[in-house]
Amino acid sequence: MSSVGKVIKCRAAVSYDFKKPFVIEEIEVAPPKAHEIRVKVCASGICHTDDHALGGGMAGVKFPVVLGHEGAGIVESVGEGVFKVQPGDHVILLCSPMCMKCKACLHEDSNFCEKNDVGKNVGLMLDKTSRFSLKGKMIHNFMSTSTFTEYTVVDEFAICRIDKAAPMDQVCLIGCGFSTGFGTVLNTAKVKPGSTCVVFGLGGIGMSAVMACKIAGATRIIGVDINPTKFTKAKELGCTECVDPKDCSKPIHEVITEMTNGGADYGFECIGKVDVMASMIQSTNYAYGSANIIGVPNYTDRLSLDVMWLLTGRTLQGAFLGDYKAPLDFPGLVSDVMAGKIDLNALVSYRLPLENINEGFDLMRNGKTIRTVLLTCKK
Ligand code: PAD
Ligand code: ZN
Repeated sequence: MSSVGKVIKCRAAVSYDFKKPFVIEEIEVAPPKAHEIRVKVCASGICHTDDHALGGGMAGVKFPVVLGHEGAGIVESVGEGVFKVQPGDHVILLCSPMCMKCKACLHEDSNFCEKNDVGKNVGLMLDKTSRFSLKGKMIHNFMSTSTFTEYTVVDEFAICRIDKAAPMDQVCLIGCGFSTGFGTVLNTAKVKPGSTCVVFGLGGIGMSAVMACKIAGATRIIGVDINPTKFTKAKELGCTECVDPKDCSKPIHEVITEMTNGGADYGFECIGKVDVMASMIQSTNYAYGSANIIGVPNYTDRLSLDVMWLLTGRTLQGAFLGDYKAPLDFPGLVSDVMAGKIDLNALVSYRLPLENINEGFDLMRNGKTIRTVLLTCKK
């Protein structure tokens, strides 16, 4: 029997409060209104940003909420006025949606749409209501997507159609983590062949940055992590050397500066700690280094910066989602995965059913995984 136009009851991992485990509940997902799309979520990556939200490190997050923002799925039904996709289309959900009308969307160098929910965490559809409920009580959404559920509803701008043959359990990572690390290297820093790069943090984001440094032709790629179990995979993906700051008798930026005879050409912080951001900046060459911040710190933290670090000629920049204009650029990334140019499978350490979501988060918190992908929908 068709579910079109009806409320769908399905399983979702609901978060009720900061730092509390996910609870698998049967929630109600209302049909899409005009310019909205209901999607059966097939696969969702677990990103550290979800844990930031859960841990209280992000301003404005409201409970109860369905977290998750790195998902791929199949369109179940569309609201009035939706022409860009139709039921049965395969899609990536966009935590960085773009309206293509605001100043940021129209700017060639920006992807940070004024209508996205990043940092605002309103947790609602654009019309300021929710399509999720549980026994009549409203549940919030997250980053315009909410992917830790079998079904979700998104505004039309938060979706991008992809090739039906693409493996969902891999291309879901394009929705956030992979694109973030990969794009910051290629689009933001624009790493040049023959250069030296240092990547701080070898999680899903950092490993994607390493992959991109290799593709860009960097000859030295130094990975830095306090968890040395990450080093084997990092070397497989492109790191030429790996350093554990705990093994060093000097501050890590001094170690990197010595190893690179004056500092790396490019640095990337893929952790979200302001003290590591300061180390990353100082690990780049004082005269021409390019320092790039990717990690998201606790919203109350502030980066303390000696202006001389920059006055000597370094540049410092940040990027959201690797500067990709998601609706335009993601289909091309999917094609590259399918053509074997990008090995997303190398980033997936575990595939777990939705009900094992707490185990998936523990694996991330304990440093046991690069990316865990939840295989979301059973139906
Ligand atoms: P992850 O937990 O998989 O990886 C983080 C890695 O950092 C782990 O391997 C840790 O061992 C390592 N680490 C922790 N502390 C240190 C330290 N002091 N020195 C060296 N290594 C350390 O996280 P992730 O890869 O999913 O996410 C990384 C960050 O990127 C996180 O802050 C997340 O919120 C952010 C992010 N940013 C964007 C964006 O658009 N800018 C998008 C998605 C995620
Ligand atoms: Zn916009």
